[in-house]
Amino acid sequence: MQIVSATLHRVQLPLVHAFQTSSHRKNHLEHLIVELTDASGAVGWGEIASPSDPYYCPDTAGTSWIIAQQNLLPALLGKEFETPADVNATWAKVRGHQFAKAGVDMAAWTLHSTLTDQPLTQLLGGTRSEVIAGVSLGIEPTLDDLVTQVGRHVDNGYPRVKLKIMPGWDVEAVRVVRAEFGDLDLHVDANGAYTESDDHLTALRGLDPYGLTMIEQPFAPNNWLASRRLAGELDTPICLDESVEDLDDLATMIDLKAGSILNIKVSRMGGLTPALVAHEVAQQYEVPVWCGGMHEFGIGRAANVAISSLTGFSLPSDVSSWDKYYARDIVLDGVMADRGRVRVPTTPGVGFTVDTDFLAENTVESLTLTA
Ligand code: OSB
Ligand code: MG
Repeated sequence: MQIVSATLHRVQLPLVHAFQTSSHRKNHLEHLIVELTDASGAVGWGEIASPSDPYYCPDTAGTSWIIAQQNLLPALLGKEFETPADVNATWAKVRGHQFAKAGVDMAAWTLHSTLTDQPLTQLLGGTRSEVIAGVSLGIEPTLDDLVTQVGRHVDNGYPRVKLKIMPGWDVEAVRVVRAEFGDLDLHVDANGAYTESDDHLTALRGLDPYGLTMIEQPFAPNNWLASRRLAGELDTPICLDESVEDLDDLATMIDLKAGSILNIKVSRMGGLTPALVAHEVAQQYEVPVWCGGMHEFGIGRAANVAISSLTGFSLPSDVSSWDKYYARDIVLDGVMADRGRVRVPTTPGVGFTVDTDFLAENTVESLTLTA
């Protein structure tokens, strides 16, 4: 591929149902869409799914914009690349900014897929034709609202439900959902909201009897030691999300036994290229993985489905139907789960047609760089 131009589109879409985690509440999302154009005229699309505020991770849509504009895209223009891994190599010296890297990396992969006429799943080494989807449910105003939400998604056939928790919304929420939905595959995600204070530890221990598939990210991202202590004490497996931004973090997780399940989030790890290596390492150490989401629009969601088609993704991924989040997606006929199963696209490129009109209508700012 020879990249002759790169465009960043800052796109806003309203959420159909407000989403609250331990750190923030969202009614709309703003992601950056990356469009890379090859000398042949072929286009690659990627999505930078950074949150608007630095509560999940340090990256935001604003910081990602600056890094993509100043440090990532200029290095690609006018150059010839054999593979997406070669594109990745251009930012070897850029520390952090995983979300910005991920969006550009994804655009390189979808461009490579189009140019070589091979589906993304095949290029990545995926073996499944469909993947199992789970849903991630936010903190609701009341427990009744939570039960209603769980019920809706269970009725839709999702085989796994993850509940966001925070201090004060944890054991009771899990108790109520367990009582209502029996042996549903249930897990919780704290987004790092707990410390080792007595009351927080009491709550985390209080979750142990409920047969959860995992407790995701109980402590702050760098609090490896607290995670190791809890993992050593509870029967419920600990899964890490925010803690693992790169392969060194994954090595730390495995060596310290700070977690026994890995959430591979393409955005958080800096793209499909490092996510593939993380998947390989996890397989080598027999660490089960699944693909987490960032409420991606259709382009990022397609990448999540493609990587979830690899064999090591043995647990349900956060790849629920686009209409759980948005009234309309930026791709046509985007990712849809049918009884909790999502078909893996076999069309080269994103695997879905980008709705460029709708994209333009919802773009609040754009920038094109040329060779
Ligand atoms: O921790 O997985 C998370 C959304 C925003 C920030 C962090 C997280 C999430 C999700 C969304 O859980 C999962 C999805 O995209 O369906
Ligand atoms: Mg998480």
